[in-house]
Amino acid sequence: MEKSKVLVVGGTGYLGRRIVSASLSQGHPTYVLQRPEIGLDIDKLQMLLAFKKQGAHLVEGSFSDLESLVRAIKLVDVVICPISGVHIRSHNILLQLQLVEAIKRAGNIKRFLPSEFGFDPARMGHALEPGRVSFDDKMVVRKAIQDAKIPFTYVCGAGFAAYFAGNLSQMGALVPPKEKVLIYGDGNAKVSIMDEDDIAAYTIKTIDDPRTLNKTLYLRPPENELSQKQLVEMWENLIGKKLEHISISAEDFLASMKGMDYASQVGVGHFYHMFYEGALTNFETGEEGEEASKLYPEVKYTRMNEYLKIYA
Ligand code: GFR
Repeated sequence: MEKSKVLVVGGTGYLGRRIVSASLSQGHPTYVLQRPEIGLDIDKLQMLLAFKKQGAHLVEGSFSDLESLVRAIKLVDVVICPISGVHIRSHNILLQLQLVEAIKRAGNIKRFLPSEFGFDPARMGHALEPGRVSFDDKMVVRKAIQDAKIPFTYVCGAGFAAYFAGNLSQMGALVPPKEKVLIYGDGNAKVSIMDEDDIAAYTIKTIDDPRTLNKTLYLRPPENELSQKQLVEMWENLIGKKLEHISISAEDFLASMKGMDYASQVGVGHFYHMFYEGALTNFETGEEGEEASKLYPEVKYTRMNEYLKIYA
């Protein structure tokens, strides 16, 4: 069967650029939305031109002109929209709802992958304020997709390795601590963590797979289901040095939210659900979702002890 044509909306973003690369490397005719609003953002423009050199087609379109989106969508079979919600939350939901409307009008799309790529929002009804907005917004977009009868796949279930592995899950850091490491509770809650390049690879693997049509694809490869303790041990073995472990109770961790700015409170909530509650791993996939490494065993996903080496 010929490879479906893919449009990536958000193709110059943190995950989007990886999805564009994966789409090209897996042989899909790849289109990337080029928004005039990027203006003088030279990094984004340069990235778009680099994609063009690699064979991607740039398609102009703007969220302020719905018909331009409809025209772009009519060129392809599959639309993928990895635009971050955490940074531009309110903006994000409006953009995605407009994209749903444009896909509905175009009428030709075989699969839409909205901006998920984290917790499964359908399982986060209990989530703490204010971080719960990330999940409530995603559920609004899911309802719009399902009401419009747009075929979909939701890709979710893992934390990004750059945000949770390289820093040994320390908030406010992107590199590992040198002396002391904060351990959430007993550090034994299991978390699913995945290299972002693998998230992109699995995302493109699934777009033509009937097994994930109108389903959730969970990113929970068994060897990357780790506790923070296991992650820290990997690091200590790698550098041949033990760090001082300082445990913080759930109560103290949540109490630390007081006085924090909004974005930090959102982050604390997400960390709480990941590292105290184990919300990424405390349920069985299978009933309405499939697990990526089982469906696509040919993807050699990066293990975290390999991933950590570059930080040493
Ligand atoms: C695992 O799924 C998710 C993870 C999700 O569905 C939504 C958001 C997240 C991440 C965010 C990514 O932007 O949880 C927290 C946040 C990343 C973050 C990392 C926020 C504050 C920090 O101090 C931080 O330190 C590494």
